[in-house]
Amino acid sequence: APAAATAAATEAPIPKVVTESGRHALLVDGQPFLILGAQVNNSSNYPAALENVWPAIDVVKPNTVMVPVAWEQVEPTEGQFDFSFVDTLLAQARERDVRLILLWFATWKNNGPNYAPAWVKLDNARFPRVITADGRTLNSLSPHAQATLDADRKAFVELMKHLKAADPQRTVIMVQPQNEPGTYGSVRDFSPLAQQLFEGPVPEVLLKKFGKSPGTWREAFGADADEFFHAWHIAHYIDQVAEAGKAAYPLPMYINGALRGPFNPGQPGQYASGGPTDNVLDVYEAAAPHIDLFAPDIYMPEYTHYTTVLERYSRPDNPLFVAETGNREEYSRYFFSALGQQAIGWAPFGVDYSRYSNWPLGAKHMDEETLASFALNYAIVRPAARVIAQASFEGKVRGTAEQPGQPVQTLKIDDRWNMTVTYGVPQFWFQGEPPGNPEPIGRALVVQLGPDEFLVAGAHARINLHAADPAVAGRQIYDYVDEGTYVDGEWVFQRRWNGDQTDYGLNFSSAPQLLRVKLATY
Ligand code: N0T
Repeated sequence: APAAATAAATEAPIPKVVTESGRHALLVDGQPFLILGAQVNNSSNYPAALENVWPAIDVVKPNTVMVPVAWEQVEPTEGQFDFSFVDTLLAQARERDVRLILLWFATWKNNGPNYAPAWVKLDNARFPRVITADGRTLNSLSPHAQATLDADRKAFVELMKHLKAADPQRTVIMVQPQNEPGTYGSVRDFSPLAQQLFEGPVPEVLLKKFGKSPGTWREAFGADADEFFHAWHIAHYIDQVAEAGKAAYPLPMYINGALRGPFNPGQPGQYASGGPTDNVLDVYEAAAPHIDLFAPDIYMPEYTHYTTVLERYSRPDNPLFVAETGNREEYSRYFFSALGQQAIGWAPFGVDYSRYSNWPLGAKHMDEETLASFALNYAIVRPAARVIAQASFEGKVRGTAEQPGQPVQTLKIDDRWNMTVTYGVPQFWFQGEPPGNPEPIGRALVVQLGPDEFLVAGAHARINLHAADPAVAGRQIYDYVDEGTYVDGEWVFQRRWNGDQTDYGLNFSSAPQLLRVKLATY
């Protein structure tokens, strides 16, 4: 017994998502953790492919790398499992001191079962596909088939058991069962089995969530019934996979979503119907209690689209995690918008040198130049990541990114302090209309450390902190503006900013700089 107790005490705690007063944290090693993520390309899940992954990771320097594990690679023959890739990945990630998020590509990898083993994806009778209203068979597995759920769940449980045994270090901090689930080309399955369920009663917990009285799907949800039905069944299916996986090894689990347009969504089926789109998040909340969060994959470069998606997925009942975003430079600044929405993490997609480009979603060419602005994000934030994650859990992080045509932004910090961010002005002085940067690359972050003390950072932006009360603002000065960094959670002073460096505001270039600022009045 004493030996066992010692072993248990030295084992790192299992990561988990916690929520207090409607705010969230991902605990890793028992403390709030900020995922500075990078996701590899889809087919980079083989030892040979990892050779092209690490050189790009060395440029971006994320703290977490997101890598697929395909059902077809771990269970090529039914009942025979091979986790050698997972072991290789664990070892290489540890050598580089990065954490991992594993992506379980199985029943749904963007609508289709292409990552399922041949014995699954080629057997329509045992593992049926979605049937459209006019009787066509789609390449999307039906969420209603017990055999499919049983097979996927069994393999996933093996993966989680393997991780539990192979990863006492908690190199893997989260798992994503499936990838962008949902069906393109039909709002739902219209097979006889699906139809029978559709004409049956709506589950109690869903009725309760929406305050509806018992009835059929159509009676309860009218025009939304088909999509809600499909969303419920996909969410419930993934929830059962996650539940069994967590019973083996309770890592945090999330579902990522291909989005619908926030303002002109179009019809379900044009976008991935039944996936965790913004209109069905409450359906997912009711159907998937074992899932920790629903994560947007954001490939919309336009400012109001991007920030609206962030707002819609950052909820008291849903921690914001941007599981994927485009790897074009224009997306990089939105890391700071995500931090401003209390994100627990953010990750550009397609970070490796396999020479694949998902343009127009991401960059045309993946090279060091493309990665530079993503590397800058993490160079700025990495030393303070734990401080930011803790402050975010307390609601004390403000962040923003440049919006074209809006060169000045003012954000409220608290009742006493505001921040104004100005883009495109010289660092020395300046009068007149700020022009904005030639390309929208500005970003700003203010973290409240104490009543009058802040951690301030950014790039390609000028930040001014000012009192809300004009009488205070008129007598406002800096007690100090110190540049430094955090080493093992302790602030390490490097130099004090004064004179030109503070007279016109705090000007950030492409230099990764962290400032500790204390405001005062004379
Ligand atoms: C993503 C990625 C990968 C406004 C695309 C995005 C990844 C998957 N899908 O490279 O395939 O595994 O999750 C879908 C975006 C739809 C187009 C949105 C245009």
